[in-house]
Amino acid sequence: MNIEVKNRKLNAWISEVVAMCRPDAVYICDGSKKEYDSMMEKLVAAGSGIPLEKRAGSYLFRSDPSDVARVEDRTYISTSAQDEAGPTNNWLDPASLKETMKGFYKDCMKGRTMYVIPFSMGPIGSPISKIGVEITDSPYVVANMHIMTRVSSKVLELLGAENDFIPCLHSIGAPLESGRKDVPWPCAPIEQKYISHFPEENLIWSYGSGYGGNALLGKKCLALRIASVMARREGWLAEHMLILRLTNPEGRQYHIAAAFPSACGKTNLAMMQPSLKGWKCECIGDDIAWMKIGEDGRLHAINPESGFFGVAPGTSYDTNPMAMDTIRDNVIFTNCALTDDGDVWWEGMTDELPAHLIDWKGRDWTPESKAEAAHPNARFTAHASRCPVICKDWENPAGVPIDIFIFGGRRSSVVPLVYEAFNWDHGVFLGATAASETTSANIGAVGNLRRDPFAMKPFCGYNMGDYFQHWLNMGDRLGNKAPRIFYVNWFRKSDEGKFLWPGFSDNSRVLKWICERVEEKAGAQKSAIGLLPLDGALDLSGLNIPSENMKELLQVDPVEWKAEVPDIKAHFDIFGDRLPERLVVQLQELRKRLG
Ligand code: SAT
Ligand code: MN
Repeated sequence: MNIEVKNRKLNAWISEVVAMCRPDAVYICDGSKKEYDSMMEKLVAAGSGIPLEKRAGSYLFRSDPSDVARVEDRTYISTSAQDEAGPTNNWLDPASLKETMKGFYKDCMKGRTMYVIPFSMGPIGSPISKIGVEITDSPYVVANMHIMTRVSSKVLELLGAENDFIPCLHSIGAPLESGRKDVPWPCAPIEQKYISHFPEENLIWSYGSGYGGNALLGKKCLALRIASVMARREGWLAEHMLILRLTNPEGRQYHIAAAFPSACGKTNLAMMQPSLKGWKCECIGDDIAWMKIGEDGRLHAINPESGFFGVAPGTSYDTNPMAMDTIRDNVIFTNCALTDDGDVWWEGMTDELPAHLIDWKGRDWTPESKAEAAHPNARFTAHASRCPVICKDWENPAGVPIDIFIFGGRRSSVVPLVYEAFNWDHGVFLGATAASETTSANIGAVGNLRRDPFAMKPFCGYNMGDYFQHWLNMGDRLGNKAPRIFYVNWFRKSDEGKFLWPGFSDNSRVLKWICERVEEKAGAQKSAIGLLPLDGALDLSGLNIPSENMKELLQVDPVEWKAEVPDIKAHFDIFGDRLPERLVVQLQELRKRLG
C-alpha cells in the first residue's frame, strides 16, 4: 500500500476485500491532480480513454453497449424485512444476496489494481457532510469520483483511528486471468450486475457495471438511497433535486429546489439564463439536495456533490449555454460521438450535422446513418467550479434557505405548464403522485408513463409509504416556514406532437410567476388540481406564442383528470397501510373537486 491507513475499520475492511477479490495491487487515493493524470494515462494506454485534441484535458470513453445507464431492475434495497424496502424497491434477503454477491466478488479483481477512494459528500469537515470510502477496480471510476465528490487524503485524516464511514464496494466484474487481454470497457453481463444497498448497516455493494450511477457510489447509492434512510432517522431530507438561486430585478433572492426524474432537464433548469430582463439565475446543484431545518426554523439545502454528471444529447449553446461553457475543458465524456478533428459531438449540439463522425460504438457515422451518433444517455462529467454561473454559496456548509419546491416530469398531455399546491399536504400529494415518461437514463423501455413519486422511485432507500409520512412530518415541523410547493410540466405537446412551450430560458417566465406567488403578488385561479396562473399573470413579454397554445398549456381537462384518479388510487393501493391517511384524504378531495 502506498499510504498508511490508521482507521481500524478501514484497515479491516481493506484486508477483507483483498482476501475476497484478490487484486494484484492496492492503491490508496489522495485526490491529487497527479493521481488524476496517472489514471488518465493508464486509461489511454489501455485504449479506453481517447484524448480530445480540441478540448484541453478532456477524454472520451465508449462503454460496452450493454453498460450505458442505470439498471433499476438489478438494484436492491436489502433489509431484514421486505416491508422496510417497500413496494417500489427490489428486495432480496441480506444473507442470501451477500452469499450470491460473494460468489461473484471471489477473485474478481485478479490482474487488476484495487483503488481505495476516501471521499466526502459535502464540504470536507462540515457537520452536514458524510464520509464514504469506495473500493473499486476501475481507474475510470477513480477519475470520475475525483470530479463528482471530494476525494482527498484529508478525509483519511478526518477518519482518524476510530471514526466511521460508509463502505462502498465496487467491482466491474471482469477479472483478468493471466495472459488474458483487457477490453476498453470491461464489465459483467447484465444478469450478473447487482447494485445492492444494506441500509441497516450503511453498506453498498455494486458489481458488474462501470457506468455512472451504478459505479460512482457516492452519487445515487450513498447520497440518495443510503442518505434517505439516514435522513428519515435523523429528521432531514435527502432528495433528487437541483438547487438554484434566482434573483429578481430588485435584488430579492429566491432559492428553489426542484425534483424531476433523470434526463428530464434538471441540469438545464439549474443553469438556466433567464430570458426575462433583470432576472439572474445561479446554480448550486443539478441532481441532489440535502436539506436540514436550521436554527431559523427554515429548510437549508446543500449540494453534496462537487460535479455534474449531465446528459449530453440535447445540450447546446441554445438550450444550455452555461453547461456548454462548463464543459470546454477538463471533462470526461462517455458515449458521445467523436469528430474527425478530435472533438465530441451529440444529437442536438449543432443545427448542422457533421459530415463524418465515429459513433459511440466506434463505427463510422454520416448524416445518412440510421443509428444515433451519440447514445441518448451519453454523459459529461465536469467539475462544478467550471460552471460560469456557479453560485458563490455553492460550498457554503450552512446551505441556502429554500423558498420553493417544484415537482414535475415529462407529460406530453394532461398536466398543465404550472400550478401551485393549495397547502403542504396537497403539495406532498403532488409529489407523491408525480408521473413521467421514462427516459434512457435507465436500461429499459423509453416513453412509458410511470408514477415516479418525488422523482425518487429509483432512489428511495426505504418504504415509500413511510417516505410520504416523513415529508408530512417535515411540513408539520416547518409550519409557516415551509417552502411553497409547485408542479410544472415543460413537455406538453400539441395534437400534432409539437412542444407547446419553448422551455429553457423561457422557463424563467414560469419561475417569475412562482416567485410572485410567494410574494402574494401574482394572481391565481382555483382549479380542481391546484392554483393556476390567472389570465395575463404569466409574463409573456417579447415571446411570440399563439394564444391557443397558452390556452392548451394551462388547460385542466376534467375528463382527462377524472381518468387519472383510478390510476392514482391504484398507485396508492400498493402501499397498503403504510400510505398516510392524509394522502387518502387528498385523493378524496381531488375526486370531489373534479365533481
Ligand atoms: O444515475 S446516474 O448518475 O447515472 C444518472 C441519472 O440517472 O440520473
Ligand atoms: Mn439524477
